[in-house]
Amino acid sequence: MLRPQNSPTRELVNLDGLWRFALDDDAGPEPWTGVLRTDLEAPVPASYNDVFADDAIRDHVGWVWYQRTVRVPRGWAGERVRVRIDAATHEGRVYVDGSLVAEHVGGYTPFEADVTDLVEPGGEFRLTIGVNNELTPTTIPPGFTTTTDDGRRKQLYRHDFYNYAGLARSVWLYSVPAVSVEDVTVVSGLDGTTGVVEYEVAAGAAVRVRLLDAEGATVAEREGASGELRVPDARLWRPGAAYLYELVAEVVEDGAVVDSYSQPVGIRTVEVRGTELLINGEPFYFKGFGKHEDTAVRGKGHDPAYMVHDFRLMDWCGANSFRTSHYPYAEEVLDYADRHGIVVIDETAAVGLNLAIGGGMRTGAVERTFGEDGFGKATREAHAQAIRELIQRDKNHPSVVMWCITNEPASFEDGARDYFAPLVDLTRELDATRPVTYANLVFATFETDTIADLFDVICLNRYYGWYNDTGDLASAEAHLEAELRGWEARFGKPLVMTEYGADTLAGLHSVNAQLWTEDFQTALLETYHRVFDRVPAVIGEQVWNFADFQTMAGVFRVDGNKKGVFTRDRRPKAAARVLRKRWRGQD
Ligand code: BDP
Repeated sequence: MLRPQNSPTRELVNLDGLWRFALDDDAGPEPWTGVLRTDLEAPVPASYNDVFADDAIRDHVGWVWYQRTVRVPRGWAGERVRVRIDAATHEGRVYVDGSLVAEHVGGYTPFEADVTDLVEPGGEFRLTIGVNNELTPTTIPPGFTTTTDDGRRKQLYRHDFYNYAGLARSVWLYSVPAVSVEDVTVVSGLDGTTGVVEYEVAAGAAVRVRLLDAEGATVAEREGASGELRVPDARLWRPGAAYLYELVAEVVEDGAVVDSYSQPVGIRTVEVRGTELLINGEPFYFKGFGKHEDTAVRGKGHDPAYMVHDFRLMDWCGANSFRTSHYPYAEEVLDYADRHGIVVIDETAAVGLNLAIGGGMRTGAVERTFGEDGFGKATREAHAQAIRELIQRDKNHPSVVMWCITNEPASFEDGARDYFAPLVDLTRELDATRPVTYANLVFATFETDTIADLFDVICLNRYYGWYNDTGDLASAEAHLEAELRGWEARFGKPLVMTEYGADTLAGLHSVNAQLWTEDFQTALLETYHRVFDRVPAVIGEQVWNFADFQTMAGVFRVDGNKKGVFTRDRRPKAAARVLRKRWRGQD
């Protein structure tokens, strides 16, 4: 599914703003067939949970309804009209007046509906979007629902971050010509100094393409729905020095251009060789963070001010990369990374495929993670669909150099290999050009993990000094080094430390190595850095986390997870300067 855009042949109307809002049980049996009876107004984009100061809304499990009136521009006669939802977390149903036009499961990828036959150019219609926040054993991420003694439904899940829900990204109305570009795929390569762009355009008629440089000059062109464009002395997309060309795909009928679609293109290569990951043939070392889409009040709501600020803060630290832990981020984030040369490890929402860690909850669920009594075929199919939708959405982003298909699964358990092997194959089938990885959990050591050999790069999340060897950095240093050397010796693959860190209360200091102090956080990071510098297979370090973030309720969480290098409102803890010194060489 193509990203909607304004072009000479397409128009785009943004439907963000205040929508009428109601919980399912407040609004009657079939709220979508009429006007919602409610006083509540919900901002879009935003998670709804923290907006209303109302526990019933924050803790609601099930459907909520968003509704607004939409006018179709009168100039759209003869055009196809589509509604596109960038994300409905976790399940969405879209109604135009009384008609159901789209349904989608998966909270972090887009979906759309063609509504041409239901609307009139110049006329109005009622757009209603139902959003369900329920996680089940067959959703990605998975979860469980229990009922309390007094009859309330409660959502349980095995991931740390809070289960924010709603319409946290934009909603669009757009026009597209009857015969149009339906998909574009670009893959870049290098032949000496010549850039090679293989393209494929799905369209219902003849196609021609032009590749423009950043000044708008045509550097290559070609007829045909697929082919190769060659760019002598190409300017490469490099980490920290992005350069984007633009592929203009045109659909031509009877000599006239009936549709035109622009796709940014970065020319770069990615390759794993031995224990190195090469971008444009040069070894790349990841410096950066695991992040979250998380801010006060708006939850996971996309916010361009926070987005730019986060990127600038990462740059202030000298970061060159981040991981979209633990779900695909808003497309605007990847566009920004493309334009600014930030390297991205792009992750699915497959977090919590692990019944061995409880996070202090009682689920009543079985202990064996994989198989029909845990996460079986239906979960794997949902996971496969999450991979398909991630790659379909993000395949053309030069910033994305690697797919991470899961975070901290129970990869030490029987059944893990049968579960993951087909998913790794699927990922490679869908994209043969990018390495595939997963983020490994400490319980699955280099001796007990059963899936690491399936992947190109091994990402490790480790908490020596925090969850293990708590407060004892000397032991942490020894154990971390022994483990990394074990991974290096057994697999001979590149290792990226995708999580390491310590919960830290901003402003708390001590001369001793006391947990929760800023001093401990900096000492822990410095301990890990010494080890990374001694182990050649380590090709990257991404601190957990960029900023403090909201979590599920837990006695070990004080208003959320405090492992941020920045507070939730983006003030630096002392660790930020340690990173700036190491990554940027500046005080
Ligand atoms: C890791 C998870 C991450 C958590 C982190 C923590 O991957 O989502 O937030 O631990 O406990 O296991 O801080």
